Amino acid sequence: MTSISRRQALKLGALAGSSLLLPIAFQSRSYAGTAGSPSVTPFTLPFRVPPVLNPVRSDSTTDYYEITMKKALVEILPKLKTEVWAYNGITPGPTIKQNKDRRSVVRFINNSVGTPTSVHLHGMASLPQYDGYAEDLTNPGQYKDYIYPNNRAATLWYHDHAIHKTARNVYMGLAGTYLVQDQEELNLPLPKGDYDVPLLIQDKQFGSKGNLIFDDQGQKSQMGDIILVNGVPWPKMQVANRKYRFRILNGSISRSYQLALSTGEPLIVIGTDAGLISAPVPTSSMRIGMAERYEVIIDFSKYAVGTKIVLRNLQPPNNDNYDNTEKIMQFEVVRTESDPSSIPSTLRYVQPIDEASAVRTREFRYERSNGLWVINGKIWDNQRFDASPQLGDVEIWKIYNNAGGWFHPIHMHLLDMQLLDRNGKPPFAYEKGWKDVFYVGENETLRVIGRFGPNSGTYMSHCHNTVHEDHDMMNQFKVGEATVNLASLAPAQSLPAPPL
Ligand SMILES: [Cu+2]
Repeated sequence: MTSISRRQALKLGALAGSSLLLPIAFQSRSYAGTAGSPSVTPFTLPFRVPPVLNPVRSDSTTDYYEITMKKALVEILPKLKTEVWAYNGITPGPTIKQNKDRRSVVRFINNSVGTPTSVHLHGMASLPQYDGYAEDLTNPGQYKDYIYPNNRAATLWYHDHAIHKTARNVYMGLAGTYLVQDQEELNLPLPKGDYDVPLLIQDKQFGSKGNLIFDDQGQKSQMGDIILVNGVPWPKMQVANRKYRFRILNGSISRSYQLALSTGEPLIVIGTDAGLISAPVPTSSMRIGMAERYEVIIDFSKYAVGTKIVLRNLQPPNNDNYDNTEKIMQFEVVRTESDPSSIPSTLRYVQPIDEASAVRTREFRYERSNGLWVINGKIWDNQRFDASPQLGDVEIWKIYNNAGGWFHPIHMHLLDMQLLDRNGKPPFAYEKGWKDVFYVGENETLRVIGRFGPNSGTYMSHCHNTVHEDHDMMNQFKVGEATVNLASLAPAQSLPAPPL
């Protein structure tokens, strides 16, 4: 059933007397107004891109980075200060840009962030002890060096994954973009450099003094009335009349989006979570759940200088909608430029995994039971494995959401998988690529297929509504033989840290 959130119910109650006199459409606008954040006029603040992080040092195989997690006061809303918990004190954190097959060592220092942390590089096939296992904690006063192989080109993100604290830690600011590129991709004539732009979308709720409000509605969801792109509320981006590549990441806690351009022109999808797809897919709109990534080309050459184009949100079901949550950001064409880029008709071939190669099918039911979010009726247990494939096994996972009141984007660590079907029907054309998050919508059953590897070990799988994940919609699988206590393999160390 459709559930009305506590916040909506309160607002409905407050307005009940007058709303009886209003037509239905008007009623829904009335209670949807805002969640009480200070007002910001959309498209007034300048767009920005997080800075790219320079390595502390490099050698022939490896780049060494250092990131300090700390509390910081930043200006998100005009003239107000907001306390964030952030990588290097900025949110989103700095972008790491790396080349395929060069190794990264990233030292994450838990300085004054005031919460235990575990850093997950989402989309990377890390060894289990560097994967941000939820109970592999780095406490305040400790640091941990994470090693990343960068085994393929894709748009990834790093974010907190601490047990039972992930939603709040990410909400408070612990998220950043991590890009891996390779020569094959760079050789394509796609937009590059300043025309290859990350868009990290989040929604937040603020108090009157600018403080972030984390209200998970009784462990159901955290949805805000302010939409941020790269940390800026509804920014306006000035563009040239040419093609741009956007790497879109939904970094929200609980909100999904249906993206579309106000002009009705298509978004041209060129990549999914784990990199380029076989061929470009133009689409008039597209859905993106939490932690999903899509790469799209927007071609501004169709528009005269002075044209303003809004990236809109058509608001999928079971999101709390407010006055301006239907908007994301605005592009304004401000100059003419020649455009050397083009969209090749073939990008990077995605070899479909043959269903016949699957050695088994497993079933996972994501549901709410007795006030908890559960998988097959069970909550998180670090001693229990809900799947134990051998290294290289191909498996089909059948994922059920037999409820109409919520959706669950399901994330598998370690491996990239492919969506076979949703309720027996083919995936959307733009979903046909390598993915590590699958949008399991209301009353939907998905079948996904993947080859377990390239590493053995213990890995998690969970809903990426991180409120659901925290309470307790998360389980683990082991590939081959696995060590249960991952924290013992590469434990966090006490500060001060020696030089990297
Ligand atoms: Cu969920």
